[in-house]
Amino acid sequence: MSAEPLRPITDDEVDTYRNDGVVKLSGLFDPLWIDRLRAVVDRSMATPGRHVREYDTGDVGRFHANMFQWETDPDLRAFVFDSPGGAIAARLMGSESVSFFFDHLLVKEPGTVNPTPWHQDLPYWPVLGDQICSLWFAMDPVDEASGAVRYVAGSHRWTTWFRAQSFDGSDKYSDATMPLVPDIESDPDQRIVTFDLVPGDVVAHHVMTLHGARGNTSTNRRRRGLSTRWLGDDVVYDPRPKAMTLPFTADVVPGQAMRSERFPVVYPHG
Ligand SMILES: O=C(O)CCC(=O)C(=O)O
Repeated sequence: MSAEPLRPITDDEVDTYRNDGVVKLSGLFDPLWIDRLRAVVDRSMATPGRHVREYDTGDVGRFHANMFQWETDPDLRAFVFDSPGGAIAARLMGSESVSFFFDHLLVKEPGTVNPTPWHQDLPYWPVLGDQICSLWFAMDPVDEASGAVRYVAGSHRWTTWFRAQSFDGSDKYSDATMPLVPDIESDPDQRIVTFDLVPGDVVAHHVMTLHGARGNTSTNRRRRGLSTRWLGDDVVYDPRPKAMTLPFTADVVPGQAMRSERFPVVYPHG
């Protein structure tokens, strides 16, 4: 399998990422990755590890999340080092090199009620920089009814950081000095974009793009997504009091680059 995308990313796609803070990308990943990542989902749901979170509180659905699996799961590790993810992130962000931050599995089974709250990623994360993006890889056909992620186009250039809200509703990430996320849904000036996806598609979003998702209101369609987080040249470690605590001792220094054994350089390929 090649670590280069199956086709070149166009200038239009790069412009869309930079102007809107989000872009859908089709036809870049070898379809073999779909099954390899589905196998990761099966393992994660069958054998809950220490980073698993179950957010759904209803009787029918299941909102299963897991993180930091790349260090232990062979298929996820391969995705980090051998898939085109790093090359795609480098091209979109205009970064010469890319390191890997972490993987975040987000499965919403049919009937899952829980929305994913509107949020920007940066207030949650102990990093600072502009060259930070996520790739949300679809393992199922996804549309709004099954919980496609929704994004506010252009919001990545807003300068306000909004208060982070844990997906479990707790306030562990909530920094009270930050304003609450405004009511996006009823603001006619906001352009909310969402994408119908087929397995193997990815949506790339910037770390400051506001995004969220509804539940999965379908009766029989799973929504298995893997969001992977990639870091460019301008990113430094910034462990703030309310930001996510890493589940290991970070081998990087505050104010310095996120390049280390825990945050390996994946592009250019060694
Ligand atoms: O999959 C979801 O519901 C949310 C995705 C998300 O927040 C992310 O990819 O950063």
